Amino acid sequence: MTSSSSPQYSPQEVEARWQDYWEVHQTFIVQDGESSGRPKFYCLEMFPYPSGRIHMGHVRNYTIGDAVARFKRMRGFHVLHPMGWDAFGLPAENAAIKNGVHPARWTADNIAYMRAQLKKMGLSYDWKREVATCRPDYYRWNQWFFLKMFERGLAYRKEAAVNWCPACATVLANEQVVEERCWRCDSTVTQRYLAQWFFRITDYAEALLADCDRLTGWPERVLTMQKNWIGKSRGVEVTFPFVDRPGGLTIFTTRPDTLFGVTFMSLAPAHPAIETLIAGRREADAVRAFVDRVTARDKTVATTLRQEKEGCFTGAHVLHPITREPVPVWVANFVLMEYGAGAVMGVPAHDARDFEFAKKYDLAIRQVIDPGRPVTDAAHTEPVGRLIDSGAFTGMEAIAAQSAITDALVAAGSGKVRVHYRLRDWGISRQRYWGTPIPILYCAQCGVVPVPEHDLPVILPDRVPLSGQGGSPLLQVSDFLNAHCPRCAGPAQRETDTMDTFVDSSWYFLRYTTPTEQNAPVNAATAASWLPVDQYIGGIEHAVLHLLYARFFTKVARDLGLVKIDEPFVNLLTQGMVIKDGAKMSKSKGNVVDPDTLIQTYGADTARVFSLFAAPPEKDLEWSEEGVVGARRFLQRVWRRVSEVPPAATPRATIDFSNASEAVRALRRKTHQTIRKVTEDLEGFRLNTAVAALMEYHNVLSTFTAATDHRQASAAEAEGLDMLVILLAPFAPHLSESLWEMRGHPPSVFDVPWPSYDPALTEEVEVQVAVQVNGKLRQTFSAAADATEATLRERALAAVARWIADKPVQRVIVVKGRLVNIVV
Ligand code: ANZ
Ligand code: ZN
Repeated sequence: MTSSSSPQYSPQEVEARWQDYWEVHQTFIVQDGESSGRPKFYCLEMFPYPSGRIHMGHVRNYTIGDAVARFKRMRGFHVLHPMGWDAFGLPAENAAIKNGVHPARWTADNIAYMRAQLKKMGLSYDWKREVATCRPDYYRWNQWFFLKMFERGLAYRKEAAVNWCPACATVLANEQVVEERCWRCDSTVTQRYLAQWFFRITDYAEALLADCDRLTGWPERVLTMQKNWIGKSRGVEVTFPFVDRPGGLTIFTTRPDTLFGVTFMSLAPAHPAIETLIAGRREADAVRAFVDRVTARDKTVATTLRQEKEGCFTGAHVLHPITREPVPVWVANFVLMEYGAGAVMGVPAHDARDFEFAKKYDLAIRQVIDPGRPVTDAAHTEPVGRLIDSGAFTGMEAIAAQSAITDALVAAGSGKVRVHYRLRDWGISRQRYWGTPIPILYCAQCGVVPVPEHDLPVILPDRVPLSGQGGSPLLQVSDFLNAHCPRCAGPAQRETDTMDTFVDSSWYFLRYTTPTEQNAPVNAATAASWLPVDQYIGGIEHAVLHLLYARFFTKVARDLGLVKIDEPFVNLLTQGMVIKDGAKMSKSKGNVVDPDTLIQTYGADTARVFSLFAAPPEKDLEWSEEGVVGARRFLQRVWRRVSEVPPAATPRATIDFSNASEAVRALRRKTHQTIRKVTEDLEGFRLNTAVAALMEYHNVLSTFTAATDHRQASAAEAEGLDMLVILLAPFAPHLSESLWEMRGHPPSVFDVPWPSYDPALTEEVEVQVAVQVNGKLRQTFSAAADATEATLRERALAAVARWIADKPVQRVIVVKGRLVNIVV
């Protein structure tokens, strides 16, 4: 252990050496259930997709997590800090189509490369817990979850629309649809209906919503996004009887107060009642043509909302449930089949969409709420004002009328109070190769048959033709496709769709707790000792789907008895983006800085300190070469300073500082204030100001020169340098290890307990001291709060010298920190 005493700071040498040391000594391998009484801390960063190389966004995310993990470890926590790979997904398949590399090969190579890159960053992961979701020992548990959910009715199959490219004759993922066109051939994408598998996340809608209130460690904006996505609304389902046939049309409204303003009804183009309604009418053909036209265009909710409102009259009428007036029924492209009842009562006077629609098709507009001001050329959309022309309800306040009309409808048997959620069930079928096979068989005799648990995993076959044409690639693999029915032993075909890769990432944080468990997704007892995740760190782009799915899976796992927690992530930090020249760093913008180059040129510690210092974690970080150079210079200076001062010979504990000089006191005050500041900043994720405090502290230390023969001064300096090295360790771990050794201590600095500060030394530094001469206030001066009696006396005498002149001083009374009274 001599090489690091070289006076020149060479990050390449230092970093390689300590990365080796940590690996050999297994410094960051963590044992389960260690009964040392240390509290656990589970620190997790979102695992990456192995796209090929890490980017600055990864560097930032992982450095934040690493600083926290190292800090918590030094604070005495038993820290779990794992890393793995979100390894299934489309890019591997696209690379295979383009370059002929097998997705498994491509993925494995990328993982190997990126793992090496992460190791070069000096991240304190327990690499023994690494998971890759494309390995059978991982994805078999996706299949297991699927089977358990199928048993409980939480996984089911129904017809649903997919994106379809007619030219490529293939299903497209949403990300392969670019502005409504195929990413490969640019043809207009259409819709197709296929039988697909769904997870019934809507069963948990209320729990997912209600538990948002318990997530006090999450950013407010993420919670708002989650709540909006779940989108709960209370309203009434109202049935309008058909005029000339049995039954009626049920709609969902949140505005029963506008019931008397209904002038038409609109149905979603996919509404099942349409055929019944148009049968035998002359409008029938026109309606069918309209439905065909709009469904071909109607791909996503987003495009539906953007589209111009269009409709078609069905020729049918329904009766208003109270007035019994006939109301015409239309089909309209802005009504979604997936929401509410798939049908809406049209109230153009009070709903903007209905207003636009009524204007276009010249339908009646009937105002039923008087806002107390004239309403001219727009809808009055708020439930504010009194009802007009509303029968028995006329004159009521709109809000009061909502419950009154609801009650009347319920009493008459034509209304039901209903709660609706915007949240849809989660469609997990993908017509892709590189994903988890769905463990289902189709038997001519027995129908849909789940693969028995003991036959898991259903292995993803190796040899698959990947052309990018047609449907699911697995359909081409007859060895895979053709199997036997586990019930009747007759021939059966396997499901050839694979699972959405969001399934993989919905429970990986559970797997890290027991990554090699053979009999279940997790070992329940061990998992319980680690869960929940105490700190989760990742990008805001996952504010909705990934986090919602992970919360859903956690609740399902709880209901299956695997875990005892209701929520997976106690605290969530969403870090900002890395920006360069005003734009997000991205390949498409051509403004990418390669972390490899950064690390080779400046070192990982510099890259880390730069990215932690340049911005608060949750804000965007502007890339700046000068910033990097500044970080490097800072580390260089720390290195030089520490190497200049010989390790202290005297253990600090034996030094009595009570009569130390003001300079020594000031240094020690700064030392303890810095310990406090860095500790509190790390706890509060103010990593940038923590680094700033260390820079400032380093400046103070550098200007302090201790006479070598002065025990108190050199002890204070030694304490200061030790503290600087320890406090810097979470940020610049390699450098700190070397400096710790240079200071004469055995490695590793990460086994040193995080220092505590002496609260007395961090107290208010300056106080105002009043000086009286013969009881009369003459002067004030500021002094250190803990300045000694002798110091205060001396300074007071000097301050009032002209009032004393040559009168002899009889007595000096010093009240420490407040007052000096001089009697002459
Ligand atoms: C009549 C009405 C009058 C409405 C009015 C609004 C204002 P939220 O709050 O988002 O749940 N709606 C219901 N089902 C729909 C569907 N499948 N597609 C499109 N729109 C639908 O929205 C509920 C409101 O959205 C409902 O209340 C309904 O229009 C419409 F002055 O009914 B309302
Ligand atoms: Zn069978």
